[in-house]
Amino acid sequence: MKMTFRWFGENSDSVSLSQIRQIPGMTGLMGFLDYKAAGEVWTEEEIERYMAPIGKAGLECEVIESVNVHEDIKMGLPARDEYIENYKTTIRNLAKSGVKVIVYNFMPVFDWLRTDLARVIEEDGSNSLYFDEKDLGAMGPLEIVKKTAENCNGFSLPGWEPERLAELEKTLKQYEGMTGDDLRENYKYFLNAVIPVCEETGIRMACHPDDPAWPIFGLPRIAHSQEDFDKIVKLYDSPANGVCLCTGSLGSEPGNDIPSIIRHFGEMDRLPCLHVRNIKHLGYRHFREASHLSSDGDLDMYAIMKAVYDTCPDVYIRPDHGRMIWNEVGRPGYGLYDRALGATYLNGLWEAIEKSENNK
Ligand code: DNO
Repeated sequence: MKMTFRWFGENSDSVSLSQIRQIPGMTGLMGFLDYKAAGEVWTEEEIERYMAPIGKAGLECEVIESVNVHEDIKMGLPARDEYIENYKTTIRNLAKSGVKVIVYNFMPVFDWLRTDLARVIEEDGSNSLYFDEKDLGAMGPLEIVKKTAENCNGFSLPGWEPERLAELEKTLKQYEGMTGDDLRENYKYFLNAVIPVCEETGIRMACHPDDPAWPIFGLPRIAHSQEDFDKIVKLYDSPANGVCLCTGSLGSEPGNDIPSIIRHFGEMDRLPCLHVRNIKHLGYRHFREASHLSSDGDLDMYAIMKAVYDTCPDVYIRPDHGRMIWNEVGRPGYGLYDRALGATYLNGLWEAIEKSENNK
């Protein structure tokens, strides 16, 4: 297992590389060029510019996150071929810089969605990302985009890049009537084109689940259960067509048994990386994010790490969203302190599992 940290680049992150390097057990990053619009080529020069300070700081960057898929690919529009060609070029360019895994998603229009980015947790005064479907009903897509942009402390949030959402109304209209099967057809077309390039360059694609784990605003969403991912991995049968198992995204739906889903895809060799975080369920389609500790939320972090240890011990892991604690101001979900605590806790669980297994 390699413990990594999401980093948005020198000019876009409140957390510095030296701070990340000082977190015990941190070996590298899950990187991201946050200024790239979906569909654009990530050039070799841009990638090198991003990578240079990382190596100097003594960290690796073998995972890149959010190489976003253009909506025309998801919608199956004629321009998709050009965007797919760009995607293939990006894969080749990333491989040249030593990248091994690309995390992406196939969610129409929205990436992750929350109704509050800083809900105060009464017990201790910290705050975290929060979702209540009831609030969503009252808001509508345009309002939620506005509210999210206004409340992110001046940072753009991953998956919420302004260019991408500028044409929101038009895009939402274009999706009208599209079914999950239609979306899967378009997904298959995309995978047929990109997976051979991944196989050739040694990259593994890792699809991030829908977050939250159900359809929103009537859009088709096809990646929020074990059954969904069974269909996805079958769309192109290759270890390069994998899953980024995000415990918090899938775990927003209490019916998803996370350790068992990890075992299922880990045993199939389809799990190159994981995002690990905890969730507190508050009611029907209503949750907030908790600290990583098992007893603070509803996910069993020991069972999660044990499933990883047993079935896919060589994965990349990152602590996922953290709460805002100790008066930190940063990108919601992506501050330093709570994610560092999360990484340390997960490393502690790992050490305990490893030692007890070795002593058997
Ligand atoms: C949210 C992240 C996602 C993830 C993308 C990958 O915080 O986990 O934005 O990076 O879905 O494309």
